Amino acid sequence: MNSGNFTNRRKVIAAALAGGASSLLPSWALGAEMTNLPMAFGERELIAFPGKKPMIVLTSRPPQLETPFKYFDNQIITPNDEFFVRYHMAGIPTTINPETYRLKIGGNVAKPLEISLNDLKTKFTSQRIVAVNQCSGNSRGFFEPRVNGGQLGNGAMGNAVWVGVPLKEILKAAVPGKGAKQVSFNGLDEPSLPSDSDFIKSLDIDHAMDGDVMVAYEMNGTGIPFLNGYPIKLIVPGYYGTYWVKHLSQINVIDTEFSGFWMNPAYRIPDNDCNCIVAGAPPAKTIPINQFTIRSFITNLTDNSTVNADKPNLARGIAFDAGYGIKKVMFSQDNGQNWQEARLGKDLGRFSFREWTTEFRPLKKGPLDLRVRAFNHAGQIQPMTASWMPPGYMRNVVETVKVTAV
Ligand SMILES: Nc1nc2c(c(=O)[nH]1)N[C@H]1C(S)=C(S)[C@@H](COP(=O)(O)O)O[C@H]1N2
Ligand SMILES: [Mo]
Repeated sequence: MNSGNFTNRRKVIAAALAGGASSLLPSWALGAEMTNLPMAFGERELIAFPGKKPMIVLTSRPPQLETPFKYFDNQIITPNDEFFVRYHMAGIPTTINPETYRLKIGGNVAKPLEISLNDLKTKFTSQRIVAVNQCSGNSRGFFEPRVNGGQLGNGAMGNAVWVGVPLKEILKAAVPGKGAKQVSFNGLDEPSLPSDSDFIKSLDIDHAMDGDVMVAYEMNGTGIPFLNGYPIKLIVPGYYGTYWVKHLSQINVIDTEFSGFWMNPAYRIPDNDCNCIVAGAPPAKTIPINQFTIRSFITNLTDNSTVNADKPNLARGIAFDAGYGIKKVMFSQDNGQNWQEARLGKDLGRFSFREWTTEFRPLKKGPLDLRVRAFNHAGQIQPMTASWMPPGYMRNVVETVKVTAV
């Protein structure tokens, strides 16, 4: 789909942004499709926004849409119309003119730049990276004790093929000055209240220049969907989605550590080995959230699935990490007492979802606790128990799916 279509569908989005069918009646009263996340108070509406399939609605203004988990079983690359959407403030752009769009590079640079989309696509060398985008708060709804914030299931993540220009090349063209410490990134969206802070993020200059961070203009072979950041977005492989600034319009090279609200106090994690605290303990010293933890999921079986007790059954899913590369995935049908090694699917790159499959013959009839555990090349192993932190970021634990063998 051409993302520009968004503007031709103004009425649809206007209705959607107003909160579904109208502000008079909740949309479930009008027969909206519903789904249940596997958590207390997990009932959610499914609504199709422009360019999207029916998605789990967290908020409709701004749109915050979670991918129904069953979609992850269909393919390793998450299609654009199934990709989750997250925004912080209601002032999101509704029309963008690709002809007049400019990406501005300023701050401590010798040559400030204003780059058109056409120049971005034709005057720089392009690169392609398959990478997972995952929200810091993915799976927050499973935190125990529960925490404030969007009560997400496991669907605030997706894996896409990104094409764009390495940020390094753009920065080199602007010639960062001596003393450059960080680079800040702003998009077209604006706070709707004067008391809110504009969504601006920053990366250390060395990270910004690492060659993996890029300004993408293509997602899965087509333009970036409007709600995912049309026409360009920052891709920060292996890092949480909060850094993946959408509708990217201003890049500044700065001599200080950027201290805007969305870097401090927002999006910070305890500065210790587990990035965690004991619930109720005093808050720890914090650092900005950064790389993904290692995770894996079963996608083809869900709680309440039945499997065949008399023959081998297929289990299948995905694993990913911050880019060290998945080394192996282990599978258990007895709640983690015994493990078997799964087969890994095609390697699409170290930042991508990695498919895994295995067959299992149930040891007994009745309930089985299926578990899946990933290991990476940096020696990271998924923990058997989940840790806790107040903002509910970086959820990670060996997942359990409860099925019945009949
Ligand atoms: N301009 C802008 N970019 C943004 C945000 C935002 O609110 N505004 N939210 C960030 C967060 S927290 C996430 S998780 C990702 C989500 O990307 P997606 O909506 O394309 O899935 O966008 C990031 N980029
Ligand atoms: Mo996020």
